[in-house]
Amino acid sequence: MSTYFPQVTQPIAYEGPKSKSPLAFKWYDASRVIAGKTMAEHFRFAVAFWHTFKGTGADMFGPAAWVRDWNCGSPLEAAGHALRANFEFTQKLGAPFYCFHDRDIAPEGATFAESCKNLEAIVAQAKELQKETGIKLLWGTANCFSNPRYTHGAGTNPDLNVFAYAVAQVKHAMEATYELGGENYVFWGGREGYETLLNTDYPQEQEQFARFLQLAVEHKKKIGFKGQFLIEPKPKEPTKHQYDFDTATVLGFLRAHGLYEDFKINIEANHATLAGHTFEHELTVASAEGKLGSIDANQGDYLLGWDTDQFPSDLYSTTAAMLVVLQQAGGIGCGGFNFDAKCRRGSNDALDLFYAHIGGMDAFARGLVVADRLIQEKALSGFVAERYSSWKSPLGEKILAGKASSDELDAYVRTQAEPTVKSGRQELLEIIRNEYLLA
Ligand code: XUL
Ligand code: CO
Repeated sequence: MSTYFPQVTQPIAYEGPKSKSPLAFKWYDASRVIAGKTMAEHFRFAVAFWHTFKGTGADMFGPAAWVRDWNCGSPLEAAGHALRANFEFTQKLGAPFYCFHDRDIAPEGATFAESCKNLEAIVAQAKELQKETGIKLLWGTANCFSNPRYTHGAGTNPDLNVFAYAVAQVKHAMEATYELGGENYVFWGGREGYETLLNTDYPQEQEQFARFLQLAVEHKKKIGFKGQFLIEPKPKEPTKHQYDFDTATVLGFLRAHGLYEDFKINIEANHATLAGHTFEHELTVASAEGKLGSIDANQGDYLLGWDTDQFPSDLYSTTAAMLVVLQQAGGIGCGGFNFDAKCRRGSNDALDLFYAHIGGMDAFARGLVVADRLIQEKALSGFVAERYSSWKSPLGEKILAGKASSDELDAYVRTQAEPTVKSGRQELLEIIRNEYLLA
């Protein structure tokens, strides 16, 4: 069998923090048990097909810059090569899952029917390769944003014909995901937003968008697909005003349109920061409602205002994220950690794909180890519990149960001295967090 990564002759193994090998894990030990689950179970890491096998290093200032052994032959042949490269890479890396858009695994044809045929042909090959390698599909999705037909949106397009096209495309991408045993299906609203209100009917677009998602839910039920539906919020790029701005906005939208029970949230770190939030803020907002479904593991650059999709390396951020995931009942559940991340244009060697993924997996594994110790030793949670302890009083419980009135609180306040303001101890807590990170 031909190999696309001859430089990597062995599966990447765990060697521990003292190892100096760049092709070994220092922290990610798939079988190590933390808080009752193996690391493999906590993370369910996935490789993003589009960045890893279709990424070319192109940016706004320059075209494709990377030479990839799998990028050769006719469009369908190239798709077969990329697919086989995906399974070789993911297996050598030791990640159990991959994720794709319909149009990155199979080329778009001259007609919609031809595109569907291409997708079916590639899905058949992927099914065989999944069986051979044991690699599974974490989620599938439809690319309803790259083709110029989607310039003005997909579900929110002013033209009914484009709306219909997008619905049909999602239907096939969902069926492909189902056929491959995908555990989730993602909706990222690529161009679902607007540039200017001068040409936009906002209420009409909101109604269309809801209908677009309802049609997908109806089709899911019709075919018996049991995977989890996920919405991935993002505030900008490509449109100025993206409708799925952040988690709170999406949850409000789902509630308003009878879709709340059918979706969870897929949170991407760099999308959170583009929305002016931290990664952990977005995770917390979703998790507070039991809606944290999956994670697109990457990071942005605080000096740049765009979606740089870098591999995660910031241990503060991965630790903060793992604090949320560990404290969510069932952890990430049927979701996972998908590396929606790409190497920098200058990292042009296929070997850099291994370093990037190994670094990302280690960064999260280390975050998990630190977060677990912080939780076990109640290093932060003890302070938080104490900070809210007044709410555990009979009056606190009465207020939260909706059984106290404003008159009652008025009378109560008159019996009390002026409240004393206690320190929030932020600096001390930051020191404690740092001590755990370095230990
Ligand atoms: C775009 C993005 C997408 C989604 C899937 O910023 O994150 O790749 O994850 O469509
Ligand atoms: Co993403």
